[in-house]
Amino acid sequence: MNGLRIERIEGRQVLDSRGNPTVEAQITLQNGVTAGAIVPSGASTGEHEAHELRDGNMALYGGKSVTQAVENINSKILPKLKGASVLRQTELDNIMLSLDNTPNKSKLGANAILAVSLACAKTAAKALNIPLYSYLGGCYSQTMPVPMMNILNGGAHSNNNIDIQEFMIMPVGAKSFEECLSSCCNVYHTLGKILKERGLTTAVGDEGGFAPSLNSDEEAIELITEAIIQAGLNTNKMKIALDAAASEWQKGSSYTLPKRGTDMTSQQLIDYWKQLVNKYPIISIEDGLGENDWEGWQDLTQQLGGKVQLVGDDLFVTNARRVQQGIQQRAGNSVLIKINQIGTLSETMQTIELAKSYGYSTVISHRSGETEDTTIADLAVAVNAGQIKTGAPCRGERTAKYNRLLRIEEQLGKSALYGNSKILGL
Ligand code: 2PG
Ligand code: MG
Repeated sequence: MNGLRIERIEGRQVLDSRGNPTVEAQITLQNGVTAGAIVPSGASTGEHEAHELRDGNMALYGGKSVTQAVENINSKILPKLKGASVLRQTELDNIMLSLDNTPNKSKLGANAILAVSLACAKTAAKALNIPLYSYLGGCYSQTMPVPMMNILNGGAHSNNNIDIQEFMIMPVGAKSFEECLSSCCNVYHTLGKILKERGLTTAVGDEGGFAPSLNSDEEAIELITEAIIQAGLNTNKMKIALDAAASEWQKGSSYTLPKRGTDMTSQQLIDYWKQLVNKYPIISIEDGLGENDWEGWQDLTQQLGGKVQLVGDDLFVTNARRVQQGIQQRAGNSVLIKINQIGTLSETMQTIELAKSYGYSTVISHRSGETEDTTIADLAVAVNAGQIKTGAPCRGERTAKYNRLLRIEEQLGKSALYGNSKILGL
């Protein structure tokens, strides 16, 4: 189509929600249409993730500046993509992949590649004058995701004494996204009130969840259950999900929970999860074991996979090859999708397709370091994932995604569907 060719790509360094630099790419087409995208950044990053290129110059942002990645956009990627049609997403992604030509995008940086990849899709949607979710998914993109809403932070996302990284609520019995969001906020505020009454801090962690120090990790689940009930809701409809981020605990073939200093074997951890699942309304556990513990994952899935969603984050790193291995070994039953773990939109889509075709559920996810970019909200609706993990209803970078979803639901009107417990793929 005339005018839809790439004229300019500008890379720039901007900040994420932790005050660390990250990459923004802005594309301008020959017809003058322009749009940009900003990439997120993790804290509990998996060792198999695509490479996030940072300068490492300690004098600049403690080594975290991304000027090299920005320079790669401006001087290496732009000349290869200039003049190409922005509608050819896969082709554009493939050009960047061959230009990089490393297994983990370490030459150009996954942050440089992803910023451009996302900016291409956003500019294309804008030029065609359709919403991003429609551009990515078409007219059957209509399932509003159930939030996996993180309301209590531990692990690498806060400096309290809790080892489990994320305690989340999942409103599986709501009728619409708007309704689900209001009941989640109700639980969030009730939890805040309970913490305050008990003299515990209501300061928040990286993802906006409260970050108190407690007597045990289990106490966090008890407090949340209490908040659900005090908010006048039923634990049949408002469930609990955990992200243990257990790769952070792995020490060789066993585990040490760093904050409490407890040592555990893979089997003991599986028993721990089983015990929690039997006691509390938990329906989903992410990274219950480490990223290289394939055998443990197989056992965990055999023992709990029939009743709980077992989400692989560090295990799969949004990488189709690792998801394929999981499918073969029957490890996990759900894939966490983080666009910056793999580094292009096209590869992200392939991984989602693969997961879905084998009955694995997909959860579209933010990173702990986020920005005002709301692409993941559109992506969740585009692929009818049915689930999104995007933090607490607190901190602008988190609420930006919820607010975008509210607008999408309004736009979809009567064709909007809302996921329920079936989306867990159990
Ligand atoms: C996770 C994520 C997002 P991070 O482990 O799922 O919640 O954390 O971005 O720090 O890897
Ligand atoms: Mg995780």
